[in-house]
Amino acid sequence: MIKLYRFGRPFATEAVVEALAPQPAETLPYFSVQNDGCGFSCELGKETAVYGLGEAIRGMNKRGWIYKSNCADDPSHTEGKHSLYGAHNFLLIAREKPFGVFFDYPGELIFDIGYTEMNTLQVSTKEANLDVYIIDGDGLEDIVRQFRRLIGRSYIAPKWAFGYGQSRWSYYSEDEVREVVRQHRENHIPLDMVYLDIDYMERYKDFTVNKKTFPQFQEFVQEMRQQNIHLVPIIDAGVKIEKDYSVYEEGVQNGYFCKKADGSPFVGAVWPGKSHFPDFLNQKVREWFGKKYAFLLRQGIDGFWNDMNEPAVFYSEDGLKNTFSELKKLEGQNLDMDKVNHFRGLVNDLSNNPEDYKSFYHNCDGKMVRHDKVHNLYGYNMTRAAGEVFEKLEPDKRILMFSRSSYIGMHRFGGIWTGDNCSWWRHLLLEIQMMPSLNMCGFLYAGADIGGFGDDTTADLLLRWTAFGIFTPLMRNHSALGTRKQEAYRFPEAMPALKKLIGIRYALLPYLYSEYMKAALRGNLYFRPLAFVYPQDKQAAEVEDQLMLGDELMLVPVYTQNASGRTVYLPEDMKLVQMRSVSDFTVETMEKGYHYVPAALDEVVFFIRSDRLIPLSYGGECVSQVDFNHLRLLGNVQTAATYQYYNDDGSSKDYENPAHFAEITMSADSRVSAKGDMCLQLESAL
Ligand code: MIG
Repeated sequence: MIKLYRFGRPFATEAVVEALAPQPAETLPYFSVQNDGCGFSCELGKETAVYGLGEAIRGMNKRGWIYKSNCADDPSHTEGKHSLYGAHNFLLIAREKPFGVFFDYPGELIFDIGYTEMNTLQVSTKEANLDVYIIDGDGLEDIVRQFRRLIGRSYIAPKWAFGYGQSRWSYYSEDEVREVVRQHRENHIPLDMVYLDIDYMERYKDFTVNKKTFPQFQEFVQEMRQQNIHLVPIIDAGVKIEKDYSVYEEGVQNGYFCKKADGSPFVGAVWPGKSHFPDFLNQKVREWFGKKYAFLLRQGIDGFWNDMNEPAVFYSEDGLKNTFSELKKLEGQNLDMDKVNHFRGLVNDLSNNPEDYKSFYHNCDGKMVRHDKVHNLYGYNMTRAAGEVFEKLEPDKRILMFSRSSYIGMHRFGGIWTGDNCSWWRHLLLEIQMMPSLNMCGFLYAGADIGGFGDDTTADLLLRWTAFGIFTPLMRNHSALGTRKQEAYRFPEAMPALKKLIGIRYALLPYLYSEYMKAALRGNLYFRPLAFVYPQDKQAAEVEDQLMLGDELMLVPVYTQNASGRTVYLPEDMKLVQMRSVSDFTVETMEKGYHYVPAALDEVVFFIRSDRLIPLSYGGECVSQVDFNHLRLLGNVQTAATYQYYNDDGSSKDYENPAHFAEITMSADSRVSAKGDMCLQLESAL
């Protein structure tokens, strides 16, 4: 049961797809309202867990910290921070009678979850204009399912995008990309995608290709396709100010960029230097910018990643001017503590400065709306711009799209990656903890930069991260310019194991894809905290480093260095699977309780629940080589088990049309060996 309570006059974020009649605001349950609708507080029982918030730091249970919804380009994801790139204002309060709450508010919003007062949840906004949705239901999953229906179906990626992708900021030329592909193919490391970071563009201008380094782009895209590789270019939010650059010229002529109060377009610097920022909150601008992607689509590109769309602003023209004049005043002075701090701050505070976000406006149906009031909608609407146009240009073809910044609502148009993490063990754990929270907010096609983006990775971190990454829908190894090179083949000692681990991803694909599709089409969670599956089990509720995947698996990733295994908690008897390759694995039944499970660096370790089955393929070096109809079953069958297998052509969008998909119930009794050697030939031709 979902009810809407409207405060003031909310901005239409279009996060929600179902129109509900608002209830009187003063009847809002669970919360007491302060400050005329800018403050909401709710008492939490001592042991009440709070879930949700999507892309955020810290654990799955969000209690004990203060989070700020304020999409931020901050690559330092440490525990003391409050915001990451997304703003996902959905919470689940896991009381005896649980409820969900969505604060649909596009500006800065604070969730104080037992930070100021340990047993109080306090939510505050800058203005009392917002929609609050309260969702009651039969347990946490039911509440999530209702919420997901409210916000609309999650984005579905093409099947090839469930393969493995390699990326790095600094693939400068066709030849460098060719080399990456050659290394993978020659070493038989499976691969489906190579990502093109900003280096493919001409002077970091969107919708251009550097003619010197990628001279025959269209041919190159084809050449890669012949090797079963999809090239996935990046698109940045800022548009370079450069005479005769058509995107800039058209944007200025039509008034499509965000404007300052005086009507002139706002100038901020990003990679291309001084840039303007398309007013994505305006429908006409979305259509214009979205159509620009056709420049790449026409050349055979079928996937994109949208970056810098918080939007990141290194400095504004006005901010820089002001900084130089302030610096002048300090020249020659004795910089004592206060002054040195002021001096440092002048330069450090130039980036992503809140004052800049107050200095430009969006044209929303003729009304000028100051950016900071709708800040969290910018990345959402950049991605929506592309999504809406793709719908028109390619109504029946899935195009890969994921974004850095997001708001709930964007999940209908693309996935997300979790931005600039670091090659830190702690960030592997952070990803594990973030994935189910993202799913609750509708983001299913998600993943982190495997191996870590910033700082230098190590072979063991890359192995452990890959062993977890094989389960995330978006599986991409990405690293920053200047860091240690991170492709699997750069680690000769680890490569044989990395190759096998990635191979396991391809063996698991029929299962993972089936689970993804069921999650997207039915509003299920792909990843769940243990607490969702075992609500009565107090120990399970405290587990922050294991995940349920679908109804079948429990993942127990190793995320600490120099460990030869880890302690796991089993809420029920399960079967341990230690997998070294598609055909080399051992299984062992374990009883409910705590166990130490050995996990070598070259192994994936997970559990199968009792009386469950999963389908496995025979593998492949790219998704198109994987046979989704010729399967083996891996099971933990005590008496009998069934699995609901979903498969489709992986490219069309006609999800409801039975001609495009098949759903098959597989069943097995206890005669099926847990080794998974039962073959199954599916008759349906897909
Ligand atoms: O400020 O395009 O998160 O994945 O490699 C850095 C360069 C800009 C940030 C993205 C990252 C990408 C990088 N970009």
